[in-house]
Amino acid sequence: MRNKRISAILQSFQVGYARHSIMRNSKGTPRDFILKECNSAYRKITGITEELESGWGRTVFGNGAEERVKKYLTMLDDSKGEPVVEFFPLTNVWAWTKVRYEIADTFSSIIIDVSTFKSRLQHYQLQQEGYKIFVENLQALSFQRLITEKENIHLFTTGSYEELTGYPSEKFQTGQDWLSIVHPEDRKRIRKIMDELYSKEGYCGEIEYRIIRKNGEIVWIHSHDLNRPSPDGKYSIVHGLLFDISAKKRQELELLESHELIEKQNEKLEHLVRTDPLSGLLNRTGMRESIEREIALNRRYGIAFTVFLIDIDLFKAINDTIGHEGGDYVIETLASTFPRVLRSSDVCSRWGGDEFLILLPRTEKKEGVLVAEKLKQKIEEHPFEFQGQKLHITITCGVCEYRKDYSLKELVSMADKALYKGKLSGRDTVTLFVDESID
Ligand code: GH3
Ligand code: MG
Repeated sequence: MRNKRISAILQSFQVGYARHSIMRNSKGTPRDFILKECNSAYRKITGITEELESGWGRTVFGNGAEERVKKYLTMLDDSKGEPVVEFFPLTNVWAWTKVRYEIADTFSSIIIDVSTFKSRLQHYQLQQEGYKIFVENLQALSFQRLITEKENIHLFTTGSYEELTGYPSEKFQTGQDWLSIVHPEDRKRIRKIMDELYSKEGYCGEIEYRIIRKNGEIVWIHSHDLNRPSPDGKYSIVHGLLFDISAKKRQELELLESHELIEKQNEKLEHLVRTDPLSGLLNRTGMRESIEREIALNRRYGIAFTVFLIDIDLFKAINDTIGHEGGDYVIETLASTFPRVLRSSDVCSRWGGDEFLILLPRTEKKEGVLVAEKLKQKIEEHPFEFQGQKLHITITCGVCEYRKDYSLKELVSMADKALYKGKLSGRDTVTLFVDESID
């Protein structure tokens, strides 16, 4: 009764059950098995339909019988014999098989159809194989780790740690091992990210950092990491994909360097475009820009500003007596006296030849005249000396305060008018432009 119930259960589980005895030849050597009894699941799994007395191995495995029979005999010898997964060619079924001695030459076997699991496993293995080939083609390194509450288990790695780091793969068992070769400047950041990766469920992130190879070389890594939790939340799988992006980084760096170089050269060019090479002051272009800015401020906010034009007195004569080089010395030296009198917010330029134009922001005409006077005096007192020859240098200045309706050109021409007046009145003087139409 009980046996019937058990066999009914076994039947419903599709568990094959059989009893065999060993067939021996005349010398007593085992040759094959006789199937003494079996259930229908056993027939279904193995495909056996023949009479129970016929050679079991030959019937099921044909030419491969001898090998299988030997295998089963070995399993029978080993009392603890582990179950094996066998392929049954008649039915195309993979089955889990376990055999056990009963008495004398008789043994029983249990088999369970595991084709579904087997094909899933094969499918998984194929997938994994494909993934490995894919990752190898990407020239990347990838790993998977299984994370449970208590454990962090390495599942597999593709690609070569050795190729990437110069160290044998065995060196990298834990996150700490990997951190030890991360560039010291990146280590803190990577430690934080690794902590998140291994603790935060659903983490996904991409980072770039440096590692130091065994030979001291720096390798740039782009890493893509993912922590995917299982649906029941009992474990999660961490996937990591690491690329060596050193070549790309080098290119980026070279590009950046060449950009910086171009920018520096551009800055130099910009400077040259606005600078007078002899005096080091702004040239006309630079000064025009500064005055235009002041004009805009004046028109918008009514902020006053004043300019004054300087012309060296009798400069031709200086050139004639001490030569052109001596004249250059005077221009250079004269320009170097400006910062001693003017404020840093004032703007100085060489307007051309022996003329200098000074811009005094936030300055009205009265104060402008005072500044010009002060500068004139400073220059007069300056001990100019060229090749042992002492020079007495004086200047004439024309001052003009900006008025709303003036253009830049008009402003400079007003200053020039005042200057001309000064020259006419005997030089070495400061003259304020007076707009007769207004004043
Ligand atoms: P004035 O007092 O009327 O200004 O007389 P001046 O001799 O200075 O006459 P002017 O200002 O017209 O002469 C400017 C001279 O400056 C003419 C030119 O030979 C000289 N000069 C212009 N540029 C340079 C330069 O870069 N170097 C030197 N050494 N001389 C220059
Ligand atoms: Mg002159």
